[in-house]
Amino acid sequence: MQLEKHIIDEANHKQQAAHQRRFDFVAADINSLDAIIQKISDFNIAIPSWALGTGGTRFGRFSGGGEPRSLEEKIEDVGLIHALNKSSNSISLHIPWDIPENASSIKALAAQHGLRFDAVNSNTFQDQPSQQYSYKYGSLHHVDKVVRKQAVEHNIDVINYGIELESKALSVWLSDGSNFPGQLNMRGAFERTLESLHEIYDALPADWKVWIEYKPYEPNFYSTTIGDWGQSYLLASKLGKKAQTLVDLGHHLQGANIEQIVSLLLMEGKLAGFHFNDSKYGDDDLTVGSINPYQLFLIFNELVEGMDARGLNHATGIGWMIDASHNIKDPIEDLLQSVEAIKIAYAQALLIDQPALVQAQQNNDVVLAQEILQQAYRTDVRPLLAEARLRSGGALQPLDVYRQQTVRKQLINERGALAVSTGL
Ligand code: AFD
Ligand code: MN
Ligand code: MN
Repeated sequence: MQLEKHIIDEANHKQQAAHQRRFDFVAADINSLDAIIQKISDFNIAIPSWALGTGGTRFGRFSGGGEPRSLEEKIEDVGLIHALNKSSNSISLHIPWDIPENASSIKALAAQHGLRFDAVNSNTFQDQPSQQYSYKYGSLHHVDKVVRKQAVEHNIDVINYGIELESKALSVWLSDGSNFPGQLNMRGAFERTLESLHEIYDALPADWKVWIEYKPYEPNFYSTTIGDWGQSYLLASKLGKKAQTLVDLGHHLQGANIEQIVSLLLMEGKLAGFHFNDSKYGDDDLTVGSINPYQLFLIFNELVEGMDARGLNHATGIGWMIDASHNIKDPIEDLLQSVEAIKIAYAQALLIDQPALVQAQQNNDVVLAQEILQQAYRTDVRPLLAEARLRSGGALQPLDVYRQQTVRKQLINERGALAVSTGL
């Protein structure tokens, strides 16, 4: 299904007066208002194809129904999100869950919804029925060359699917690791991973990147071969310019200072981008901003300041993606909330008085530095986001329109209550 523009316009019309009041209130105190709204409008976040169905845990899965049954229906769902928020103009695919049988018709369908293809993801953390060798003991780090070769070839296949769709990056997350001390020679595992990644790297087109994601534990519980940003950075440095480190917000041990990691990776030109989500304990894949919105803001502070220092365009300088999993929420509603939370943090970071902050840091005025940060953080920027959406043809209140139009009910009617999406 597709949301007609006039439905969004009618809903906006009803909310216009209330919006204007809230907008005028916050806008009155903002310098270069139009430039900030333009930056907010330009800022888009890719939706992962695997987050459009219900996730689950190893204990159970409780689908809300109407899940997309094919790549076409996943694109349709992202199209719905984008029609509402005008902030999600791309989709990130996961192979083999999303193999495009006919790339040109898939591209045409995406274009109809105003979408393009973000990074393509490989999958060597599961065994597929068609594959010869198992990944039970790893893939790119496997002790057996034939298994590594199979995993390398899979990644090259993914690059080739991505080329057809005009994607520009391969995203690699390995579950490779060990469950028990002694199982693995850690240096050997690292060296074999590097060698495998080299083979993949050599297959990248000139204008492509490979993004290396790290994660400290799970599914392996003793060691992960690419366990933290240091290990990812080491690989990316040894590989070369086209390799960078991907930060998934849920992939750190508790208490890690993610904003510092981000700042240094950016400084080195090695920050690929993000998998946004939120977490309380581990890789919880919760709605962005639901647990720790202040941390997200602090990350965006480093990003905005660091990108400006390097002359990078905020919208396109690095990759912005969500990686989430919804156990009890409607996936589309959850994704709308996540995109909103990311853009709130971004907009707040744009409001930080950077010259004043630099001055406070220079004077070691710790109190004032905190005041400056929190002045921005405590500004309600939601009317700025709504205004940016309005100017781009989206909905003032995306979630309201989604609910009023009973979109999920219609998707269930169309696809069935038992439709199951491919993914985790
Ligand atoms: C994993 C990783 C990785 C992967 C995804 C698969 O974060 O990004 O592609 O989930 O669902 O936890
Ligand atoms: Mn991820
Ligand atoms: Mn994850």
